[in-house]
Amino acid sequence: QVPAGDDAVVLERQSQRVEPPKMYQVVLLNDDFTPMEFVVLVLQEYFNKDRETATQIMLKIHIEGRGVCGVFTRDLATTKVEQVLQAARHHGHPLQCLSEPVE
Ligand code: TYC
Repeated sequence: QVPAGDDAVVLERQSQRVEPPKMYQVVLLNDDFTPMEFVVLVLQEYFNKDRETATQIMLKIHIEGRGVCGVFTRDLATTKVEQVLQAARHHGHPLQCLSEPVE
């Protein structure tokens, strides 16, 4: 028989452990120079989008100025931003990418 006090401790530890991590969305920004095809390839390569979905997201960014590419834990979001910026720089495109907390 486990005393109620111990149960309470176990529940408290469990509720701390299962707290969902704060999530971060990776956002691409529109610009006038980065080719549409490059953005589509980035969305396929780094965000696992199929070609149709990637094209829809790219066009949304082109029209609205920005768009969410995916939602990740903080470290993975940071890595995605670095990968996109490095690929853009490597190809000489000014594409901008950032991450921000969800909500
Ligand atoms: N506006 C760019 C063009 O007309 C295309 C583009 C789309 C650029 C999305 C950046 O995040 C971007 N070539």
